[in-house]
Amino acid sequence: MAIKPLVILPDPRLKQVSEPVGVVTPDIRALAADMLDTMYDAPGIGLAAIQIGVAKRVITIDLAKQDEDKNPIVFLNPEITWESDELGIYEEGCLSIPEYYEEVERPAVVKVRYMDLDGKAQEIEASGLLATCIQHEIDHLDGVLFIDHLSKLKRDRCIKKFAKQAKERERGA
Ligand code: GNR
Ligand code: NI
Repeated sequence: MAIKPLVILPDPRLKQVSEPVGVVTPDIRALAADMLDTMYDAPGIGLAAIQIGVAKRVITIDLAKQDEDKNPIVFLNPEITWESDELGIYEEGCLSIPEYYEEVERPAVVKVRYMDLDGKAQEIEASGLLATCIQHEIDHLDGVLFIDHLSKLKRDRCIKKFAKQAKERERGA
């Protein structure tokens, strides 16, 4: 188990489409453990494998507050099987776009089918913050970021700011 460095915008890996997981191997279990370590350390409520540079369809989520018991969920090959017409708005952030927050509108309720770490098929209905977080993470598996849901003006401004920061880090390094 280890905390891994986060992939930050505008790293092109964030645009990659991740590959489905076949069987649950020890490598996949180790990946999920590293993702949880990295997510708790950040701290964040969700993480997609590509955010630590691994293009596999694995996401981790834990919505428990800091004073509550941990409640980690690992989703392999998650797929939305139903979404509500009703929409919900949340202010979203992303560990790959540090300290940038904007409101995003998405389906308020979704049903998600996935495989758990025992290789067993599961289906859950999610609403509220969990629905938003699952959709945000599944987007990552398809190379989509929450800024892709904003106006082109806001998105372009955000990318420009992070490109400049990356350049400055490069210069400093
Ligand atoms: O930690 C996170 N918080 C968050 C808040 C609102 C909507 C989505 C998220 S996910 C984010 C962690 C992250 O970047 N996951 O990909
Ligand atoms: Ni994110």
